[in-house]
Amino acid sequence: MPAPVRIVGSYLSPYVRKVLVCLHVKGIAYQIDPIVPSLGDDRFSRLSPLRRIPVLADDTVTLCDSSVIPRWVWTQRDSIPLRDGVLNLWHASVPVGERVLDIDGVCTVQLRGGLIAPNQVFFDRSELLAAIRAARPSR
Ligand SMILES: N[C@@H](CCC(=O)N[C@@H](CS)C(=O)NCC(=O)O)C(=O)O
Repeated sequence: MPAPVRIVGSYLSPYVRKVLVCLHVKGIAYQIDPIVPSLGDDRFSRLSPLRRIPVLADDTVTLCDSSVIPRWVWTQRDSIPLRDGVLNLWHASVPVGERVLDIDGVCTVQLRGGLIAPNQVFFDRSELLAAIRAARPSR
């Protein structure tokens, strides 16, 4: 059974609750990492640069914003251990408008004291940006 994803946030937040409902419907186990954004330290800023909750974090990715978290479906393809973390090769199905893009990428996850420190995601964003532009209603 896969490890539960970590949801940084609080049940008090409607944005967090929206994500929890989606995880529940999809049968994805989660663990709440409770935080009050105004009391979060630098680790919280690294996870969530705008210092907002929720944040979803697992071994493959860190995602901010409740409108993004439920829509990307990530699959881990391979995992290569590093000295202080792991290099993950992932695949994602990303809905954009009427299309669903298939994207492959990598991310590095570094661990310090059992916590995710930097988590960097790398992928070719050109197809994603083009699809977002094409799906955007013309103004
Ligand atoms: N667009 C964000 C909004 C999230 C948001 O505003 N969360 C509130 C909690 S309900 C927050 O983190 N507030 C912290 C602050 O404003 O300092 C999302 O959908 O996730």
